[in-house]
Amino acid sequence: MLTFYHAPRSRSFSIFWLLEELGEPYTIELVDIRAEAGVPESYRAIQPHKKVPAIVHDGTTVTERAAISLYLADAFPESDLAPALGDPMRAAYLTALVYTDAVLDPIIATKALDISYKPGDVSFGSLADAVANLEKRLGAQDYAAGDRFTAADTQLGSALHYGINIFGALPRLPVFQAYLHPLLARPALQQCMQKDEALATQGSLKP
Ligand SMILES: N[C@@H](CCC(=O)N[C@@H](CS)C(=O)NCC(=O)O)C(=O)O
Repeated sequence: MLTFYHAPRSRSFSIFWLLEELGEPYTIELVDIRAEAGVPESYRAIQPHKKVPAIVHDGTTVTERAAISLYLADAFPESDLAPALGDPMRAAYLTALVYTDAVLDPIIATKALDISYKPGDVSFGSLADAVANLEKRLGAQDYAAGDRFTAADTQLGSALHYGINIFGALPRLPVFQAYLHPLLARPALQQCMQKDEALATQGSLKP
């Protein structure tokens, strides 16, 4: 049994998208991260910072999007969303997946919130370095980890989409647009966007 703790229009979208790509059955538990009274204290037992996403799979709790992505893609190998141990793509896959949360996410957040900092003082460095790195990597390959879609793309694709199209924190470079175009056309992502909007506006997936 797989339970997904989610809030619409939030960072847990990337895991929602991954779950739709996997096609495995799961149930959604909505967490109202915008509630005036705050997220109930009881949720801390699932996610220690009371943030979304989190998953509970057959009694095992996993938090943090990079870890959840790695866990789910490995737990369902038939989905072919994780290069296996020994696969030459594995290193690039791990790198892209962790880079998205550890480097790109705080860079987008600090830019969107207009927070200034010295790149040498923080672990994630500068916006210019991240843009240059991603421009180079995505100029040389179609997907985050190489020539095929993996769970690194649900993370990187979500971050780039949000960073460019929602927050305007990243430049609309042709190489980013070329990367996002086929991702945005994927049926699982389209489905997920529709479901997320239904959850945001109706609070449920019922028609
Ligand atoms: N490091 C976490 C961050 C998740 C995160 O920032 N979640 C936000 C949603 S955008 C949240 O739950 N915020 C609610 C709050 O902090 O009260 C991850 O990658 O899973």
